[in-house]
Amino acid sequence: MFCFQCEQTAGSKGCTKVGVCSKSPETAKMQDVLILQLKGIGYYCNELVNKGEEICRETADFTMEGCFATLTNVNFDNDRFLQYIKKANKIKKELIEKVGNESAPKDADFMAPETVEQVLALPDMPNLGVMDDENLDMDIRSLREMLIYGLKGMSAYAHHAFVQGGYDKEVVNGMVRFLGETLRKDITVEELLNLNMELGKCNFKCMEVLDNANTGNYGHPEPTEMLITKKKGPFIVVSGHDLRDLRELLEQTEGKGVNIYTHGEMLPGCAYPELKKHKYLIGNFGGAWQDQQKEFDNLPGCILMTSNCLMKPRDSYKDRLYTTSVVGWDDVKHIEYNKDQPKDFTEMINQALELGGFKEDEPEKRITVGFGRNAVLSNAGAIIEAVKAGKIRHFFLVGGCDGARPGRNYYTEFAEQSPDDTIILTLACGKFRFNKLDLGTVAGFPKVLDVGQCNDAYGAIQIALALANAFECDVNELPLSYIISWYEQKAVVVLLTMLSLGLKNIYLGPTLPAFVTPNILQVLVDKFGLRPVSTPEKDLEEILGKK
Ligand code: SF4
Ligand code: SF3
Repeated sequence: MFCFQCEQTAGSKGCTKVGVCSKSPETAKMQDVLILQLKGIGYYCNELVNKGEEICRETADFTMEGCFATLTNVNFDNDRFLQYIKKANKIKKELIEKVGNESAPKDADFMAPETVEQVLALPDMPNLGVMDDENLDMDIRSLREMLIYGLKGMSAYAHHAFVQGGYDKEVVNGMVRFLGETLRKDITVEELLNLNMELGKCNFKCMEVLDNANTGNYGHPEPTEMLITKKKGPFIVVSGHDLRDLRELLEQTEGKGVNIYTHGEMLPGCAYPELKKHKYLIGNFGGAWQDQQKEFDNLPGCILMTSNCLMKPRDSYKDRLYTTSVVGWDDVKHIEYNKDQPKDFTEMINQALELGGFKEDEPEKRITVGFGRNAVLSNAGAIIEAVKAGKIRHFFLVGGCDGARPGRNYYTEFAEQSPDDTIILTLACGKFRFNKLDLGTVAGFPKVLDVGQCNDAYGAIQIALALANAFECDVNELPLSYIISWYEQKAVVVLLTMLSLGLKNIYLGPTLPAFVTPNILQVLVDKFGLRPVSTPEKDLEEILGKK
């Protein structure tokens, strides 16, 4: 196997024996085969689009789901991958019949064998593994993989939008075109750089569709004091990003005496009016994803994983863990996705009741969440006044993924050391590094404003654009800096979106992607002012000037 798509890749170079994330070489192979099939499907779908035809919804949905399933910490179940692989063969066959394969690039028409054993026995071939083509220029490989990882990230957002009624032709057409382009042998560095920027723009549209689906279905998040301590009684912990799953579970637990806690990236779910109206959506449980094995150990309740990040389950909670949607682990119970019907959570609800839950209340603690774009911008007047009066000197967007590696304390220390007249906007699971610290208020606002999930990066960018508008300046002239932490491929695509919108001077950490070669890094530094984080002291000084 060879995989270097995430930040925790072995030795900052690549996982070659087994994934640091627990991905087995077998699952890695199943994923590589599926991705190769999807590249071909992308190519043929793009041919359809060029002929003026539409891509059918089923193929579009399948393509985004397939890409999403290979994202870090999502699906580790070989049998589920085999189902995807078989379906990909079927879809591809139909597409070839429609558009023909005379001028297709090599391997676009690749058909996979249909048993796990046969798939695993496939020999290396140039388009299969990341490193299988030894002759490929490293910079081309770097940008090709960046495009693939970005596509995985965008597929996740597109899928979250799709299950909630958000579908956009432009996004799907982009997705298949980019996939198909990764098969081209004659592609140049310049072309790949442009494609990555186009993907970034396409993802901005995708995130807008997702934002509209979320706010259209559940209203705009509103500042909400959310419980972060345990309450007595049976419960279910809901993790991941899928708000539709959360809603359906809330509807099905109505009147059953089961408390619902959000976990990880589901935390901001507590702030949406249409979700928080369910009074037994009581709060958030635990910290970021990498703490789950410890926090779920012997948990007297059930856990639902609706998307990443799933870690290898321990025996002490495996029997009460459920996956749904694209998530999978081979012998963990899976709740099927129903396109038009709600999912059936009965078994999990009954098990939560049997487990009995927490025995007593913990002393109560709360934090404020729910500063989505609407909540922040409805205070734009007061924010602008405070900036003009010198009460707010600078904004930091400190957001992105959390992770297990040391070095991520940078983000905690950055938040702690940021001066008292600065505000931190945060989003995604990286916020767990500092969201429970008492950092006080600035000009009447909480110092840490939680904008939401990584899915809400669109909202954060809208806030920046609206502030630039209000101050009548370019967005890069605002007193605003971006301190981004990355781990998986959604962060890759959000970064591409930020770069494609011309946002400059982004600090990226805790380490740089292994798939970025020194040459490509230099391009990103020269063209976009991207820079690696150093220490909080140095970076704060660089941004704010010496005290
Ligand atoms: Fe390694 Fe990350 Fe790939 Fe898992 S997803 S195999 S940890 S690089
Ligand atoms: Fe976190 Fe996995 Fe990326 Fe949505 S949940 S940000 S790491």
